[in-house]
Amino acid sequence: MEKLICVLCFIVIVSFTKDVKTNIGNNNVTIKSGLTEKEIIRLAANVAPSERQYQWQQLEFTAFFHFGMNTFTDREWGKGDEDPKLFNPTALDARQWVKVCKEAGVKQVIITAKHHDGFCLWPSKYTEHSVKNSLWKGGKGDVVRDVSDACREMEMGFGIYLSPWDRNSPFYGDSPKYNAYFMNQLTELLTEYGKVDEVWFDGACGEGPNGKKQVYDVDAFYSLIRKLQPGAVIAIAGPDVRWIGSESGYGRETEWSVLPVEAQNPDEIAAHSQKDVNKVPNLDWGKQLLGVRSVITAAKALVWFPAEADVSIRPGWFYHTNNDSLVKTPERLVDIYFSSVGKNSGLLLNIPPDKRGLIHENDVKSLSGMRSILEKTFATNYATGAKLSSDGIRVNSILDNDKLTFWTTAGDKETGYILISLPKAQRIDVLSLQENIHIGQRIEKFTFEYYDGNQWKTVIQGTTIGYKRLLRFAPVTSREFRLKIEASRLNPTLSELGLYKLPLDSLRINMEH
Ligand code: FUL
Repeated sequence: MEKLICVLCFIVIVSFTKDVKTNIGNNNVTIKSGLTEKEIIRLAANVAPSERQYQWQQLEFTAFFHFGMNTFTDREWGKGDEDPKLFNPTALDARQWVKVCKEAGVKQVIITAKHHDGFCLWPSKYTEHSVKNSLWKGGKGDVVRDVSDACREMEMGFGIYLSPWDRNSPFYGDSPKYNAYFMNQLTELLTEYGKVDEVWFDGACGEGPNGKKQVYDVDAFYSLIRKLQPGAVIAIAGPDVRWIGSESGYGRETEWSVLPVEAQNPDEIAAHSQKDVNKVPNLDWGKQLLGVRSVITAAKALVWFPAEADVSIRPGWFYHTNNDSLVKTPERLVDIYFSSVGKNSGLLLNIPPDKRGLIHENDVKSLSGMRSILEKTFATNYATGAKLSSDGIRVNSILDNDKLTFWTTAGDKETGYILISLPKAQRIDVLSLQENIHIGQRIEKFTFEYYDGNQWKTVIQGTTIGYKRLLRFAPVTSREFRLKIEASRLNPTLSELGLYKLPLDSLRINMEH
């Protein structure tokens, strides 16, 4: 009998310390009519990523290579009538591109296989407007192959950008014909280059009111991708990864990954995207509050649709010699990192190779400066070794570097606190928090405090956390800190917590404005 009790106790303790509950795959939930607001909020609290979205979320930092005909014509949007012979890099080395990214901490790269000018960086069978008719390598080169090979060699994720808008194809505007053409190109890219991890569909189209109107067969595009590359996420004009709404790299203070299903409508996405090469996307749209209670309680269905913040290291997306002195500084890139990765969003940083076919020295320098600052910042988590206590359960999991184990509250408590007692007083100015998105995104409001010897004082407050939240603040020195979760959609979860110190005081400044 005693033995049996021991075994039962052991089972209870084990299942309490490592909660295996997961909502992965529950990424599209219909809201039945008649549900109360509370019931809808509970549903939302259990929406979680699909397996492919979960893999994508963990990348945090990815890169774009905008390279193509525009690199040689000094344009941002080519017209589609450029002579393929103009494309002629003198020293193209895709291994250098991928190596530079890897050394900067990037986990996945995306190559513009075809931009709006329709020029293909691979020798597509379906058009003459490609590298096969260029002077580069006597028409025998394939940039997509070079990049995908380098990614495989350096264990880097590989993605493709294929512009739906095509100013060269004679089929564009003749919907069925162009859809077939586009799917043929997709098939080439998804079958001949090994594993593809991301397919990026741009919503931009500058045809104007009297231009060609192409009706995309998006369902057919998506099924083809799912069939040929089931692990690939489909981004922007796609259902897996959402465009944050601006091209600045700066995310929202409140960023939900659970949104009404309408957010995935490709026509809506296109409507908000760029219509003119000189006009930046509508920033107001990017600033809108998405996924807050009033929005989701009016929805018909809810989806997991996490944000991606895209931005270029230079003023343009393509390389221009006269931008060589305008490469963003390491400090600016770090600011962008804190304002994207640190605000529950992926960072997609564009690094455009130059006319030689190399990443320019100035860009390399900025990237390595950025990497060095981030490495110094996150080298020591001052919370390590702290004594933790809380009114919830499994508090020690927030320091175990395992995103699957997590602190939460008992019963159906939607608030809670965690006390952090450091072995000795520390000066800190960064707080890092992560929810367990295997369960979902729940936290709506939190306050971080320190004890000054007499009383608790507020360091900083926030709303959403999600996959990751990084907060910078004026330095505080203390041994005792407290995190209070003040509102959550259901039992809050916290999988990791970190306390850090920036290597330079100037890095605390938000440079967005
Ligand atoms: C925009 C495009 O028009 C730009 O040229 C660039 O490719 C950017 C990432 O997306 O919508």
